[in-house]
This record gives sequence, structure tokens and C-alpha cells, in this order.
Amino acid sequence: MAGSAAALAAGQLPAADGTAVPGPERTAAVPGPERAVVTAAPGRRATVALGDVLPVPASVRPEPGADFPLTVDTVIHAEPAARAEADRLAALLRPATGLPLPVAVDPAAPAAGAITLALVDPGFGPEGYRLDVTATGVRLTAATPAGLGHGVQTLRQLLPAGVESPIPVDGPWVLPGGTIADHPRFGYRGAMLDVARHFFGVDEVLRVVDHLARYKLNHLHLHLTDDQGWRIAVESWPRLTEIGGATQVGGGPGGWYTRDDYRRIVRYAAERHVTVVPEIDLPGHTNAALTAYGRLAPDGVTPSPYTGTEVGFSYLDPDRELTYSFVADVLGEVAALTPGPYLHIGGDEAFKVPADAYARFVDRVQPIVAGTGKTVLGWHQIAPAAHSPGRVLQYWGTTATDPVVADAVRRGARVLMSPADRTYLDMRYTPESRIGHDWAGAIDVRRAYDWDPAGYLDDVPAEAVLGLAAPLWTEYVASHAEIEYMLLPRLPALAELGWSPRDTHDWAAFRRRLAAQGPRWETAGTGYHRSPEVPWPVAAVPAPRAPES
Ligand code: TNX
Repeated sequence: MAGSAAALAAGQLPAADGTAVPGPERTAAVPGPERAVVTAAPGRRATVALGDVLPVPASVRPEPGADFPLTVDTVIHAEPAARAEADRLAALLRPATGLPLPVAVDPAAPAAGAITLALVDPGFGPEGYRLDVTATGVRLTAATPAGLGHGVQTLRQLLPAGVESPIPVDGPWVLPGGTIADHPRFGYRGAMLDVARHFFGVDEVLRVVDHLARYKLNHLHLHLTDDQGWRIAVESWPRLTEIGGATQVGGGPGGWYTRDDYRRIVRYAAERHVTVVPEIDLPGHTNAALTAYGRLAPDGVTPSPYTGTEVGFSYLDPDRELTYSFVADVLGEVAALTPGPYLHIGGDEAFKVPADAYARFVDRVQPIVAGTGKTVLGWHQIAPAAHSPGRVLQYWGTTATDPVVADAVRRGARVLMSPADRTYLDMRYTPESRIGHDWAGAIDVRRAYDWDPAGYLDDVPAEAVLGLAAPLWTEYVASHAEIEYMLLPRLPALAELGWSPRDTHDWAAFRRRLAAQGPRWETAGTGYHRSPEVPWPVAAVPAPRAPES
């Protein structure tokens, strides 16, 4: 990961694709007709327009002249139940602003001049919020802590890019006046990280959670098991991780999460209103499990560890009872560690399993999931199986028609949209990209943005679409810098599709707002792909504040 503010000041940021990313410039940036210049000049006027938020809010009503400056006297006021969100807001704003921003927890009405967070239902649903900025105070209201959390992310984006700095810089720290009323279009907005092909440690996963939370995504799907590695400790089958977790693509050391590691990820995500969805991929993609317990292998022969990138060769035998006691043990333990409602059972690319045996397998595993109290989520290959209450099919196809999925929807299933030609974050941006798959085509920013999750699949009504999720498979992604390169800037494009009302969909407006994220990432030391489709500004990143100021 690109490092500290000091490293950034050196001028050039290496992008993961090897191209040079223009670094922050201390001298005046080149002004030009299409180049937004992020100014660092102190002043009392807001420098970000109220609507320049990503994902774009449902409703924005600017009030010129009602800007609110943050000062040394600004207090963040919260009722006790809103304390965690108030603390997070303070933690996000203090490093760059250098302001004390004390959090006052007090059920009584705040004094004028405060930023107030209140759990008062503004009427915008479970994740909605309302933000009122006036010259005399700021008020953020929501029905739930999640709504407040989304409002906090909006507030953060309304301050200039310097707010991302880990050390104090000059503002101006002024919020634009007016009202934002906001709520999501879809209830499920997610991303998936494949920690099986290449393993990523807890801290790297937490950084991914930060990116999700920033753009109001609310689900992190962890692809925990595959041919190359088993990454989650299971007490009743300990060799799964000890043996099955010991390598990865390319033959590196791999790794796995202890139960406490996994709990830490779940807790950190929950604090940021992100639900973890664990995937145990069944019955295919199971070579790592078979290396640990050869008796699970259909032919009883323990296979070798696999460090390549092929798919579809391994499977659990649908016709053996041992398979189901194994699956019940694993799913039971993973469910017990997971507070979220979904258990993802994979189901993709079991090429060696005949269709009838595959269907019997899914028909037996879905009730096991239900028995743990969780709801079945699976790749859309599980569609032919019987309906299981609430079950969700993750559609990763690239065709607009899928009669089997449409039929499952008629039988009660809902669909999570991950069409590979739009949402797959492991695809190359262009044929020339340094890393990535290309089987679903190149996906640059416009391709990721210019589609409608509710309209992609024929014969599936919009009401059956739960939302969208963007998978990052990691056959070719081996470091955190490469994660960020693949994630950004496509993740915010998909986040906006998931959150913003359809009638705000507008490529020209979107790419202008996306461009403004560039200086924020640079200030934070986050890598990204400088897609030529986006008019990135020449960013004058604010200089560190002089000690005496
Ligand atoms: C297909 S998408 C897979 C994965 C690969 C991915 C690479 C899906 C459910 N299965 O096993 O990693 O393609 O793009």
C-alpha cells in the first residue's frame, strides 16, 4: 500500500499497473478549463458542493449562505445510542483538521454551533438519513445507527480532499449549507473478496471494509474456501486449515483465519454497518479440503495441494453420508461465528458432478443451512434445486436470459446481481492492463457503471432483485496494492448503482464526481487505476500545517 503523507510528498505514486500516477503537487496546479483545482487556501466558504457526494444522494437542496465552518469550538453532540457514530465521525475528522471535536454525550438538546447526531426517524427507511447544514449548526438524523453511519460518510465527503490526510493540513473546514435526504435503492450492496486463491490477512480485509463503508456498501462476502486454500478454522475438522490452508496460487505460504481473526473482521465490519457473508464453496472447488481429509475424496485418494488457476476438477461426493456430516459440521461452526443472516454455499463450476447428483446435493445442503438459522445464498447454478425460504441466487452470468433462474424466481428465489461482464473486479480494465482475467471482457469504469441491476435479467421482475455485489477473484491479485488497483475506481461506480435512484443515472455527472475522489485517495495513500475515462483533477494536496498555525 502506498505509504504515509511524507512518502506522498515525494511526488509520484506508483500505480499497481506500473504506470506513474501524478503525485500531489505543492505548487499551484495547472488551471485549465476542465481541470478542477483542489485549493488549499483558507477561507470561510465551503469548497465542495452539497451534491458532490458519491454515491449521489437521493435528494439535495443547497442553501447558499448557510455554510457551516468547523472551528476549535465545534462540539459533536450525540444522544447515548448515537455515541459510536459520533466517535467515528470525530475519529475521521480529527487527524486532518487538527481540531479537538470533543464528543458530548447528553440526552438534552445541544447548544447552538454543534454537529448533532440523533436517532430520530426522518422517514427514509432503515438505512436512510437526513443531513441539515445551517450556519448555526449541523443536524444528522436517522432511524438507525446504520443510517447515521451513512450520513457520517456523506459529511466526510463534504469537506475538501485534505480531510483524508493522516496529519493536520489546512482546510478550509467548511461544510456546504443545505439539506440532503438520502436512502438506498437496493438493500444488498456488496463486494466479494476471494481470500482462497491468494490469502489476505485481517488488516488487509479491514482496509477493504473501509473502502466499502466509505461508499455505503453494506455486505462483504468472503470467499473462504477453494481448491488452493481453506481459510477459516473449523474446530471439528482442524486439518482443514492446518493442511488445507498452507498454500495458495503460485505456491506461497497461504494462511487462514482463526476463529478470533474472523470475529475481529465481523466486529470491525459490523461497527461500519457492513455484514459479513461467509462462503464455503460446495460441492466443487474443494481440493484444499480433500488434501486435509483424503477420506472425503470421492476415490478415497488424498490429492496434492493445488497452486494453479484451473477450476472445476475437485468435488465432494454427493452420494456419501460422510459428505453431509462434514458439511453440517462446517456450516454449523461458520454459522455460529456469523451474526449476519446469510450463509453462502457456493455451488459454481462443479463440472465433475452429474446434474442429478448435483441437484440432490443442493437439496440436502439447503435444509442444513436453514437448520443453522441462516438463509441460503449461492451462485445461480443452485437455481434448479427446491426453494428454501428466503434463498438468494447470485447471478454471475453474462446473458440477459436465464430461464432456470427465472423459474427459480417464480418459485420464490430472489436474485443478487453480479453479472461478470459488469461487476467482476478481477477483469482487466483494458486488454493492456497488467493483471486480471479477460473471459468476461475488459471492464473499464463506464462499463461498470452503465447498466441497470434491476433490468439486466429478462423475466426477473425488479422486486426480485435484492441488489448487486462485485466479486474480486484473486487468481491474479496477490497484494494489497493490487486489491486497491482492481477495486478503485470501479467499486464506487457499482456502489452508486446500488445506492442512488435510477433517475440520477448519468455518466457525465458521475465521472465528474468520481474524478473528485482521486485526490482523496492520493491524500489517504490509497492506490487506484487512473482510468482515462475519468477527468481526474490535478490535485494540489494541502501542505502539512505549520506547527505554529
Ligand atoms: C469463475 S464466478 C468462478 C471463479 C473464478 C472466476 C474468475 C464463479 C462463481 N466462479 O472460480 O475465480 O470465474 O473470474
